[in-house]
Amino acid sequence: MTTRRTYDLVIAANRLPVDRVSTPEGSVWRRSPGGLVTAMDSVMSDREGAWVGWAGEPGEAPAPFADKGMWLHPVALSAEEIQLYYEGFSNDTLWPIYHDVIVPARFHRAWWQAYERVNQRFAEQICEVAAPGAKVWVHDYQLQLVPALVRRLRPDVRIGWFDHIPFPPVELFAQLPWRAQILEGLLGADYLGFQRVADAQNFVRACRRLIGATTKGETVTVADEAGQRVVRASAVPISIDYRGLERLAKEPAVQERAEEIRHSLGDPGVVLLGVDRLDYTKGIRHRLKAYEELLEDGVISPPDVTFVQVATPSRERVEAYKELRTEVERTVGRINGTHSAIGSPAVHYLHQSYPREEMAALFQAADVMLVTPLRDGMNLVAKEYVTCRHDDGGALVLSEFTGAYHELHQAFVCNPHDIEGLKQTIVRAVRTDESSRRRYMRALRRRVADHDVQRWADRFLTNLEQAPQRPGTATAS
Ligand code: ADQ
Repeated sequence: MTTRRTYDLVIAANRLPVDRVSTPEGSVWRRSPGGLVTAMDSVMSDREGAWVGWAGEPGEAPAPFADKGMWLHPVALSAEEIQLYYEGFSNDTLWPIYHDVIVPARFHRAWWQAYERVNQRFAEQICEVAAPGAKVWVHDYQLQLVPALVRRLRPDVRIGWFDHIPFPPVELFAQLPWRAQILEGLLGADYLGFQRVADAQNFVRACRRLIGATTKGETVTVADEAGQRVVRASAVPISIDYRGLERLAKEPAVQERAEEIRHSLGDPGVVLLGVDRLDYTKGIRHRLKAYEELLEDGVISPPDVTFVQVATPSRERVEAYKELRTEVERTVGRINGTHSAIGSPAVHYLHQSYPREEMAALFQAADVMLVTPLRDGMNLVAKEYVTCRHDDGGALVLSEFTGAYHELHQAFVCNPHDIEGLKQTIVRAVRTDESSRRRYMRALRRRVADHDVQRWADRFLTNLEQAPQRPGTATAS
């Protein structure tokens, strides 16, 4: 019989960092690329770590397994739970509420019950693999009840939670019929990390207003069986693997590919680029509208200017996403019908996912990157774009409703709701003289280089270690 292993660091996220892919030799697990996985790899390089999450397929969970020095512990989700907990409560109730109700949030008690059930299952499985006194790092809005559930089962562990998306103002959060349970779930943690200062403040305010908690600055005091406990909520903005991505972008094959892309686009004077999950929060419709009006006004025109919009398929079974896709595709069709010439479409629309190398090449091929979300926790695309511009070329148009706006001060800032203003910002990004653009780009790159994903993970874990457990204990940065 094998003894069960436990770990000093346990990560819990809705998804495991692997996907099952079919090969001629049968199905194998492949690491999903992404900043979170890179960051966790780096923090786990000097300690034993486990990751608890869903493996991506309905039904029974595969047996736990080791992958590149990490112990992966799959959590089972039935087809019905995927529908109710994931597509329903997480993506059709919480996601809209946490993103300014850009589309109406839908409330269903059966979705909430599934959310409770799945969070309980995650908590139990985290406790199975957590060593005595372990650090447990829970990720994102799908697992907000997990901190309190883990604490109940395992008061010995340290619990942190990081919110990848915005935390809404109390006036919006208050709509949630289960608002108190969610706040109490989160308050099971020792430390809560958010993307922006405003998100942490929104959380603290919600605790004060909605459950009458005592708050002071970044802390919320909660009473439990052991007396009073203090929970800290502060901003630790996420970032990307700057060095890894820059190295990739400098590879000759990637640079050649960037040139090839421009050539296939007909060597236009200006390439505009958008890269997003096809999500209503990303402001794709507003971007297309601004672009269409610029074409109508005759300010820009193909083949001199072209726009490439990469829209990754996302949450395709949720109604609001189906509607968005229909609308975006109709708009692209209309713009191309009216403004394209043979061989030079006004919009290149790509509803596909690409490997990292292709993304890096696309970023290098683009003169102006359009990041125009109506609300976004951070927006890693903005940081990836500037990282890939090791030539200091290019320009970033960035919405003030992203977390990235609070760090990337030298971007061409826009309010995507203001179509006139957005049009002017795009034109400014295209026309600003090259030496100013290079200066801005250098400053943007410096910021991301100094605040990369490894630094984010270190800061989070330091804050978790130093979070006050009881009143009067010291706090970290
Ligand atoms: P997302 O909403 O998914 O993340 P974002 O931060 O932009 O948004 O990350 C998307 C990632 O997917 C980027 O790494 C991007 O390169 C990649 N990507 C996009 N389209 C792609 C394509 N077609 N092919 C391949 N890769 C593609 C959530 C929050 C954000 C927050 C992150 C991290 O909504 O606000 O920044 O988590 O915390």
